[in-house]
Amino acid sequence: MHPLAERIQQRDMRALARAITLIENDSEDKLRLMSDIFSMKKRAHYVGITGSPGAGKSSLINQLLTYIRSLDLTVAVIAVDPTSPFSGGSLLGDRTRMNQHFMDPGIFIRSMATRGSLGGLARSTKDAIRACDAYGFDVILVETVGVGQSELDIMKVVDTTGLVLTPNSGDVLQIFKAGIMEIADLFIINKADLPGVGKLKATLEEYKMIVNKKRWQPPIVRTISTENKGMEELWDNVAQHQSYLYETDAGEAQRQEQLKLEVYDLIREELWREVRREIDDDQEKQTAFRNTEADPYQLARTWVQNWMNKGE
Ligand SMILES: Nc1nc2c(ncn2[C@@H]2O[C@H](COP(=O)(O)OP(=O)(O)OP(=O)(O)O)[C@@H](O)[C@H]2O)c(=O)[nH]1
Ligand SMILES: [Mg+2]
Repeated sequence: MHPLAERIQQRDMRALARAITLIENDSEDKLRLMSDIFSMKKRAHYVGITGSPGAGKSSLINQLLTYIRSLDLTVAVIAVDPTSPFSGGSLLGDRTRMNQHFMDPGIFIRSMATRGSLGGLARSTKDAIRACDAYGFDVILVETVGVGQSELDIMKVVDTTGLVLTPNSGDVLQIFKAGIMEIADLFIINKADLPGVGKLKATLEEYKMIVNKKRWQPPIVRTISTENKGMEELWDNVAQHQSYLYETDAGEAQRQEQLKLEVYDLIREELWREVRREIDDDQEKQTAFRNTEADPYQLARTWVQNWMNKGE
């Protein structure tokens, strides 16, 4: 067994933090570690919190943490850093805001800045979630900015996705276009202290009538993170969705689909790693890039073919 996996099993939080660093850096023995970690999984409830930048996701999670802890559940938070690695502004902001929890051993908080890493943002986040699961947290909260494909990919690994919207921000259309409405199991109207709540709620109701054909009807909850309001209702709805997943075949179907997608992903990664290594090490192939008129389809097809033939 990987030494870090062993220490995680013994509930060593520093080992968990180190394992996530290893995951972020995509180091050599990551696969071995992940395989051990996978065998240790306990199946926490994975909850994704997504929404536009500044919607209040971090503030919300901060309050939700306190509420979840009051129910005597342990919780890990993975905040996928939305800002570029050059500024790091929101990361620092998040750290200070979440700081009040740092002394509680039932809470683990980790920011991830993994853009540009080999396995990609979604991969690293999923692996970090697994590591937290192996450690034995009851709940794992994941914060992502709902803007792109990698965020959508991350949401494919969670059980319950809460979409944070704010009144009068005009972000509904944006989010709709990005295909994020469809993945929401729960609509959270945060900043409900601001005007325009009724209008946003009506828009969401309308959306639900027209588009949503799933058996699960996403509830709409209102929260004011800055005043710690709505957390109980929010958590009740998350718990209801969890029950729905377990009591119907929806949960099993969702997990089967997730497993399939993940295996496909891993195959893609593994093959790419192998093929790429060969191309990188091959002087002749590298020289081919000098001819900028070269047909990329032709090159790709030939090299993949070469690589496959080599294995025979
Ligand atoms: N009025 C009001 N402001 C809020 C509420 N919740 C959060 N805010 C404010 O909104 C701003 C953004 O909050 P964050 O929690 O950082 O938002 P975020 O979605 O995590 O932002 P990013 O991580 O940068 O995408 C902060 O200034 C918060 O104080 C709320 O319920 N009402
Ligand atoms: Mg945030």
